Amino acid sequence: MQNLKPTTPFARDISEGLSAKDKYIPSKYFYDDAGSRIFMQIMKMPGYYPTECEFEILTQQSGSILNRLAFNEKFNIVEFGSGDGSKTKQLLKTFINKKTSFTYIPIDISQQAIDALKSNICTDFPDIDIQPRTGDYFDVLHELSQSNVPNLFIFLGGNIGNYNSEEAIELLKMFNSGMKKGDKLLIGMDLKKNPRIIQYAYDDPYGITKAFNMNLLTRINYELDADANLDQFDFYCHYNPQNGEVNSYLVSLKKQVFYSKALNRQFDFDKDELIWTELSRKYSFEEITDLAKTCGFTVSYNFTDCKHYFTDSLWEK
Ligand code: AVI
Repeated sequence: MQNLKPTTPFARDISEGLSAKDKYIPSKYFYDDAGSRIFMQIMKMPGYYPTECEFEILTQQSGSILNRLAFNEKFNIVEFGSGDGSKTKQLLKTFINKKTSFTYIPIDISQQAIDALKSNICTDFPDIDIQPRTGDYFDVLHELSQSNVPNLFIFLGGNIGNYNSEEAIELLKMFNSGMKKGDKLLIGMDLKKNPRIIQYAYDDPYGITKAFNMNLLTRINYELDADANLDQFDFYCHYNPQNGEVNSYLVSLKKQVFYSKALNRQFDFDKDELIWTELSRKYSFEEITDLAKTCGFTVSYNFTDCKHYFTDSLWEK
């Protein structure tokens, strides 16, 4: 019998990724409900420093960030992929305390995420001017570029590190195309540092990052009616300090196949074959300057935590 045509982007991407010569699963598929819950656990893990470092920056330096913006009229804070807003709240709190006049525009593709964020933010700041948007980043960007109001774009969490070089440049150029001269972008980026610290943050002793990766197989079993045996896969990750890349993988522990009813096809794995699941890139300050320049920005200032592990880099168009 013939393979069935994939009917969803997930089905298509899994079908393509698991039949490629070098197998892969796009890392955006980590974040189903279960995966998002595991990611919350990762963010609370003692060795996973990016969250606490960025929290420290936004708690202690939002006043300096505000000064650097040098906007002297009401502006928009446009946030891409805002999550639960706990870090952004630190920034908003300072701006509100300093009687700054702004509209907060969080953008997310998920209506559910936006609803949760809105109620979370409005509980803490009942008078905030909040205008959430759901949908495609590009459409919202186009709309914003038509108005004269200055914009601060924020893209936190080090998410840019999960894109390969070409995709990162494409995304940042798209942000740039929706900005006016003088608009700013505050972007969270994880810095190169002692390789052991980075290795430990991803290869954690609690098995939480492993569970995060294994959940991809659970999702395949559930959404594509497949029979992957999780006991026959392991997790491996490796930081290469020479190129700043953490690469993560699922590893097939034996020669095996699993079958998806939804796709009516089987996927074959050799013993020790890898499925690449994620890139988490780390940057030097020089690389940050070069990336900003390539995408039409200049770096105004790098706000770092006290250990210099992470930066919220402020860029200007
Ligand atoms: C969301 N992103 C920035 C995280 C990271 O550090 O690359 C995802 C993650 N993967 C494993 N641990 C955390």
